Amino acid sequence: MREITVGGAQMGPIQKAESREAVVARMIVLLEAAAKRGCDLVVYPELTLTTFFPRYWMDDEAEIDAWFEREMPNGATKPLFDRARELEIALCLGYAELTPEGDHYNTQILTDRTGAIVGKYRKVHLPGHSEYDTERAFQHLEKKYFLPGDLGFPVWRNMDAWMGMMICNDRRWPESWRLMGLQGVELVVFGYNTPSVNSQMGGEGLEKRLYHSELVICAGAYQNATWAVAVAKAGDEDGHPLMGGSIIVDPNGFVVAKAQTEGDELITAVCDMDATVFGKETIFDFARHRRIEHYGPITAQTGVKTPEA
Ligand code: CDT
Repeated sequence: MREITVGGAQMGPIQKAESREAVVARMIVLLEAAAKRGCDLVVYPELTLTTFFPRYWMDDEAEIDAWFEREMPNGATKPLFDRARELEIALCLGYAELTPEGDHYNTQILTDRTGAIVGKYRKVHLPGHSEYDTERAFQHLEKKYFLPGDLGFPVWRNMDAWMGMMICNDRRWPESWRLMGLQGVELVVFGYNTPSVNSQMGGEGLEKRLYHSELVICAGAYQNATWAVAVAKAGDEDGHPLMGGSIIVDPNGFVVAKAQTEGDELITAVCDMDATVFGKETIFDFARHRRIEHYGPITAQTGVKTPEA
């Protein structure tokens, strides 16, 4: 058995004026709780350190850049990294990254148990739009504030397991999962900020949004015989509700832990990496069963082309 005890550190809402330092203090409270429950790895949400700022229209470059981190760790997050190193707990957390070249990404990092960063992922599937959209109940401007990730979907050897990352909307795309599945991923970790309300269909309802999220995570885990840890930032941010529903899913696609609140809440599960072997060697033995001669359009085209086109 190769057991890793994983904690999903769901975060409640973060208000616009809340400081990074205050958020990090909350993250450390969850980290201490995770230590008491024997966690080896703790996963935090997408853009953990701030409110979900892509809901705001901003033109001023300095105002935009104030939401971004120029290095990681930095002054605000150092206490978290220090405490994690003392507790020998690995971390995964998302943040807005501003590179020395001036590029902006929606980023997530993974550390080992010494606090060293072993992996960095930049969100590939950016949802939303780049121009102000008067038709929407609220804005979702990820395409304005971030570039699409340029690092692909690598996996990293960490704690004797193959780990991979994605961020939020990536979970809805089977391509994200399969690219990591093709590298033998055993544990996929990610955070999300999903509005509880569909800005383009107000009547959709929270239940359906939670269902779709769980559906794609369970399917992705099963179809690639991997564990998955999905962690929300939840609750009401400035009148904009974000859904909870953080889950840990096993390689058979079953939910083994689930958050019950929309606040700061830790979920945990003991994940045996060897539980991925059966699926990888049987129904999802990719080497034996994949038929790549039929898959060309998946990388050759984006939109739908009906046969008449
Ligand atoms: N943060 C993020 O990627 N949220 C999306 C909602 C997009 S709605 C425009 C998600 O897939 O949950």
